[in-house]
Amino acid sequence: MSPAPTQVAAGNKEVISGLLRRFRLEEVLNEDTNSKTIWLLGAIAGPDKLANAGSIPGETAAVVTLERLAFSSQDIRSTDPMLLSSAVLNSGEHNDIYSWATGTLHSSIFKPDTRVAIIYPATQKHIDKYRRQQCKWVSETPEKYATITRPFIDAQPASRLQWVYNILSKQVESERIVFEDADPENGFIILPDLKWDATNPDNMYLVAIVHRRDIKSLRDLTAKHLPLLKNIRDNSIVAAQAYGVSAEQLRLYIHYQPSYYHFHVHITNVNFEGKGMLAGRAHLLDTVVDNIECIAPDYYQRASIPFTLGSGDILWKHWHAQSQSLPLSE
Ligand code: M7G
Repeated sequence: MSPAPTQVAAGNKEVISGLLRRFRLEEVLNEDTNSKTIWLLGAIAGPDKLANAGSIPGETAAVVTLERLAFSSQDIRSTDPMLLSSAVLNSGEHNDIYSWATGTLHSSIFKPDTRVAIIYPATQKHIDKYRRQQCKWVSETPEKYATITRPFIDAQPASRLQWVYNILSKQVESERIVFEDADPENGFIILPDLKWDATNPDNMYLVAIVHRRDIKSLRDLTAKHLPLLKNIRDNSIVAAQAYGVSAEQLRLYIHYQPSYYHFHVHITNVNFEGKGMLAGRAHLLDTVVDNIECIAPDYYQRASIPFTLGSGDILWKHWHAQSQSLPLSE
């Protein structure tokens, strides 16, 4: 499987800088003051003219994520005794024993201070994913899964998983792999998620991607997958140790619905909090194993599973059309 032609190789600063220079902002899709993140929609002019999502000929849609990086207590302790005295303040208040100000800390430990992610070319599905939208609650019975969700999953273009196959075939990010079990049935690769810059263990975020391609989601899991699930659980502990994160600091979970229908497990520091672990999306790996092992081997084929979808999500449009008995208009 060859890499996507516009794939940005890990660490390829020149390619990323070039994309950022050519980025022309069209819309702020969303912002989150808690995670200090902003999502931008824009267009990037050629030379790549691969997708047709752009509004202007010769330009192609791109989604840029800018995230302020967290302070690292380790770095603060280990470097720069001048950190606070270097602060340049541009406003400040003082009241009795309370003082507060905004300003800039001129210290080498805050470089880099921003994480940039680019999706280019971005499809309409990517744009919808990052655009601020209303949440919709869905309760999926096995019957609804069979008639609405499964046909939607089966209709996903294989190209959406190109990044996964690139990782599994070691064409990209191979130097970032922290653990691999190459067994085709029970094996997987663990590497830092693109959401994490692989520096601060406090917000460690790894992802385990299985080698086998036949598990689309949580719904496909049965007793025959227990060795795989337990293998991921055991070796997540090994992988996290590489970042100084111990077993009792780990939160392992599976998204339903995921964005990508190739089975993977999220491995995060339990101190890290994000939208991805909200009820209605995250299913703890331990609970999944327990449900299959102790309750029923076909638990996930028989259970009703509630989840949330964004109102712009194409899957939500399928659900909505069904509930209204309307033809689907995309
Ligand atoms: P998900 O549950 O399918 O969807 O998880 P989500 O993105 O809505 O959480 C897929 C996970 O894979 C996410 O945590 C992504 O950040 C991560 N991911 C996505 N891509 C395209 C890449 C990639 O190219 N490299 C790495 N390392 N992680 C990725």
